[in-house]
Order: sequence, then C-alpha cells, then structure tokens
Amino acid sequence: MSRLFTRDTQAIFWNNNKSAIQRMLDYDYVIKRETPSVAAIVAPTSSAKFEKFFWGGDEIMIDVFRSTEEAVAAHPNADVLLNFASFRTAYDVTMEALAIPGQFRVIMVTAEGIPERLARTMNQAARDAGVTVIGPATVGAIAPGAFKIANIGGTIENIIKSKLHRAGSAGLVTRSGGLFNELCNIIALNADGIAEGVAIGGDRFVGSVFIDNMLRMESNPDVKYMILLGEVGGTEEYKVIEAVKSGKITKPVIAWCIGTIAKHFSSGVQFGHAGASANADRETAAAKNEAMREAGIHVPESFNDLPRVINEVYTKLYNEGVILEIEEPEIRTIPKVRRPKNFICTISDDRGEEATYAGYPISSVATPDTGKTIGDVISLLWFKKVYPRWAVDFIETVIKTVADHGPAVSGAHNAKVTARAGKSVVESLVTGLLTIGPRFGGAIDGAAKYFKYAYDNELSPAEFLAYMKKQGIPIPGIGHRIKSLRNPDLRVEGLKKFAAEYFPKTPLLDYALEVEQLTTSKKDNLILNVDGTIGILMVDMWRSLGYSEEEIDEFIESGTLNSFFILGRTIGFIGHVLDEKRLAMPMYRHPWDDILYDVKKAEEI
Ligand code: Q5B
Repeated sequence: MSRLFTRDTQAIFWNNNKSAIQRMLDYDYVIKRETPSVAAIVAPTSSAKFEKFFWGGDEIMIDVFRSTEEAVAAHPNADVLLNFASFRTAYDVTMEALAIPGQFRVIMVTAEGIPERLARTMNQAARDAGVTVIGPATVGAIAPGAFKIANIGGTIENIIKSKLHRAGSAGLVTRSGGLFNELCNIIALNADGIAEGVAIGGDRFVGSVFIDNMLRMESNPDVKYMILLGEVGGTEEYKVIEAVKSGKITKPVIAWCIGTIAKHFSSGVQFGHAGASANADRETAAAKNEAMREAGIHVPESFNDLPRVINEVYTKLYNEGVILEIEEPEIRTIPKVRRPKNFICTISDDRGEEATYAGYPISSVATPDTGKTIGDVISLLWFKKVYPRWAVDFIETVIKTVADHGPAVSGAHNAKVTARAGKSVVESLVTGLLTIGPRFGGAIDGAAKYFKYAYDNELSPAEFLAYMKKQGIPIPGIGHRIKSLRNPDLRVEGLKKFAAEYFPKTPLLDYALEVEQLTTSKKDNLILNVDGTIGILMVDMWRSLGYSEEEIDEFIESGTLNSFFILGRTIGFIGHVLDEKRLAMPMYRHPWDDILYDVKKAEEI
C-alpha cells in the first residue's frame, strides 16, 4: 500500500458528525470526485436510515446504520473507518472494526484522552492485523485531490489557498493538527504543496508513528521529498534517523522538532499534547534536531527558518527534474446559497425525456412487446428491484385473485351505497377502501407478522394458538364468513397451487397449514383464508429472494402486504361503483324491517 488514499477511497463515518461529513463532501465536490468519500454513517442510537447532505448545490443521501457490521455489509468497498466516537467509546469501536476480517485498511481515531493502557492494546491489535491507525487525538490525514478526513485543512477557502485541492510533491507528517494546517500553508507558499499528509496525533501512544508513515511515503511515487514536524518528548524521530542512515529512506527529508524553548525552563515542561514532555535528554527537541542534522536530514536553524529550507530543497528537486510543473486542475465551486429539499423520491424520475420507474423508462415496461406485467411495475415501484419471473407472476396472480369478491363484502357494499348517494367514483371508491382493515382484507400484514413470529420462535401450532389467545386477538389470516372446509376458498387453493409449482420453498406456508389443521378441528370455517395465504406466501417469497429479516419486518410494519389487497380490490370497487352509475340506481335507504329498533326514552338528569 504505497498510497494512503485514492480518489476511489470510501469511508464509514462512526458518529453522525454532520458538519465534518459535510466538509468531506464539499471537498469531494470541489475536487470533482465521482463518488462521495463517505459511504455510510454509523449512529447506534439514531432511528434515521439516511442523512441528507449537500453535493455542490444538490443533495445526496448517505445511509445510516446502527452498527459498523451493518454498514460494512451494505458497503463492503469502504475500507477506511473514521472513528469519531468519544474517548469512552473509541476503543470499543476500533476493536469491533478490527474484528471484521480484512475490511479496514485505515482506521482514524479522533478522540483525545483514551486511557493509555487501552490505546496501547488497540494500536497493537491494529498493527497485528496490518491496519494503519491514524491517531488517537488527531485531525486525520489527507491525500490532496483524492480524499480528505473530516476537518483537516480547514475551510474550503483555506484548502485551496494551501493547495490541498490537488497533489503536490511533499509528504508531510506532523503530530499536531493545528501545525499541520500551518505547515500546509508554508509548503504551498514555498513549494508546490503536499502529495500526502498525516497528523499522527498528540497522545503519548498513537497507532502509526512517524516512521510508519514515512516508509509508506518513501514508496509512494507522488511523494518526492518529506517534511517531518516532530516535537519535544518521545523517541520516534530516532527511528526516522535510523531509516535515513540505513538507506531505507532515500528521499530528501526536512525535519524540525518544536519545543526547543524547553531548555530555557529549569524543570520539565508539559506542552499541549499528552506526549509532548521530555523524560530524558535525548527526548528534548534540541537533541533530536541535532541528531537529525547529523544523519543528513535538512534541519533548519529555527522554525522561522523552515520555509527557507523547504524552498531550497523543493527548488533543487525541481531544477533536477525530479519535481515537474503541476498543471492546475479545474475545480468546482460550492454555491453560496444552498437550499435543503423538502421531499425525497427514490422510486421514479420524471425529469428526463422519458420518465422512469426505478431507473427503467416507462416504455420499457409499459409497451406490450416488452412482455412486462403489472407485477413488474409493482416490483419496480414498490420494491425498487427487478424480481424474477416467478415472483412477478405471483404478485400479478395475487392482484388478480383479490380484485373482487362480490357485492356483499363490507367494502363493495360501502362503495355501492356511496355511489347511490350521488358521489363521484373517487369518493365512492375511498369509502370502500376505508373498510379494509384487520377483519376485512387487511389481515395480510398481521398474518405475516404473527405466523412469522411463531415459526421463527419454533412454537408448535398449539403453542401458537395459546399465544394468540393470550394476546386476545383472533389469528389474522384464519377464519372466513362463508368459506370453510366444506366450502373451500378456491382462491386459496389457486395460490397454494401456484406456490407449489413455482416457489423454491414454502416453509411458512407449510407451518400455517399445520396451524389450520388445528383451528379447523375446532370450527370448520377457521380455515387459512385468502389474506393469510397471501401474507404467508409473501414472506416465503421474500425469503427466497434473499431479503433480510429486518427488511421483511419493515415491509410488514409499513403495511406493504395489505397494499396488495388495497390495490387489487380497487379494481373491484371501481367496477361496483361504475355498475351503480350504469344502472342509475337511486339513493339507497336501508329497510326498517332489517333493523332491530330498541330505543328507550332518554332519562332526564
Ligand atoms: N374465531 C374473518 O369471523 C372473520 C378466529 C377465531 C381464532 C380466528 C374472523 C376473523 C381474522 C381476520 C381475518 C380476513 C371476521 C378474512 C377477507 C376478504 C374476503 C372477505 C369475504 C374478500 C370471520 C366465531 C368464533 C369465535 C371466534 C372464533 C374466528 N376467527 N378464533 N382465530 N382468526 N379472522 N380477516 O365467521 O368461541 O364462538 O367465541 O376475525 O383473517 O376479509 O369474502 O367476505 O375477499 O372480500 O364472523 O374474503 O374469522 O366469526 O368472529 O363471529 O367468531 O370463531 O373467537 O369463537 P366470523 P366470529 P367463539 S378474508
């Protein structure tokens, strides 16, 4: 791995830190990345499924997951974890991520103050797994023109001024995030910017140290020379000295350790970072600067002298032809005024020449020669998927099966009465639709939910009945007013026959038929009815199609299954309403003799 990040790198962002994520996406937009650098967000306590962010003047949605595992399952290409958890959680988040084999290449840990014992364990675990940890206590890293972590580099204006929107020639490693930005500015003014930069973090125990990053930069062809900004405390700079001496690092290195002021204090001084305190003479900034100078590293006289040295090394490499002139790339600008959108649509788009259903032009599903049916249209518009033929045909069969069941059922009766009151088609239709509910036609979701629960929890049919009795509700999908063992519902027989012929397997239906044996042994109309059969077979269908249990539960909770009845029966209700209008039927009044009047004179109080 010679380059830390590329233009294709995508990260999972742990914690819904909206402003930091927006900064990454603004950077992506400016440098004309094709994909957002944040693939997903992990927010364990959030109920959101996505978060909206600006992409230039437009908006995009980033998936939100409850756990890193779920995020990885949906975005297996995201090989960077940006761990923005607090210092209390950051260790666990990193260890969980490391437990997902081969997923993450780089993990950045921003939290400051992780207990040192845990930081050491975490860093060693990452090292063992071959994962580069940046941090803890860092603003991160950047590969200009490719990928930038969160807030590193500051605002877009600052990024462009510091030439961080495209790759330059220096490899930059610092401890401090604040000085990282300052150094980028200095390098932009005195050279051509950086090719890769890492702020390794200010804690005493950080994951990747100077030498890890500099050895990678040695093999990164974009990096022509390196700049190391160390500080008082620790001995990591000596590993770089060794690598220069042994020839492992051959590219020119410029280095400065800050904290030389420490020698003017009588006792040891703790600078800003936890690791910035010298515990021995060789840990002082002065000693390290001297040792680096002796090893042939370009060490300035002072921090103020650093820009001159950078310019000197850069100019030499430029004159030698090692560094070439950089053609400045075109960048995009972020609009000053951005308006969040009020509505989101993920199923159809009417903006092009021809409107599309889930990406398919209407003509590709609507014209007869395509062979597509209403089942195909439903699979696109309800599920945003192209279902296989057997599943599409099943949906179509369901719609046709429930289209009507005569004028006597609750909904059709209501629609007819309304039409006879002179109301329009739509008004009459909705009165019919409003009758669909747990007893009439709307037991499909309930049937799927309870039978699925019973089957998944391995309840025997008797245990299931006892469970439902305890719930105090009739089993959805069981029982019919007119259909029974003696007068079987042929619609149910048809659906079962379809499933036997075309479904890969029907475990939930098989279970439901066992339950039916028990219920019909009590009363012969307690059959598995049309609602129940549809609900149960839809679960079998989705399982065969590879949907996750969460996805199926979500279909059930959102009322997707009852929608099949609503859609199908709309055809029948409209038929009944048109029938009434065609027949010019007068207003309906219910006959007195069909009403039991039991009206007592109201008591006065
Ligand atoms: N009992 C459907 O009831 C109906 C029981 C049960 C345990 C049960 C009833 C029920 C669940 C909801 C359901 C969809 C209300 C039906 C449809 C579309 C349609 C309609 C059409 C079309 C019928 C008598 C005795 C009582 C009850 C017990 C009844 N159901 N026990 N689980 N599920 N089912 N709905 O016949 O001891 O005497 O007190 O709610 O799946 O809507 O064509 O008409 O296409 O349009 O009126 O097909 O089964 O019986 O309620 O008087 O009960 O049986 O506890 O016991 P009934 P009830 P007990 S398909």
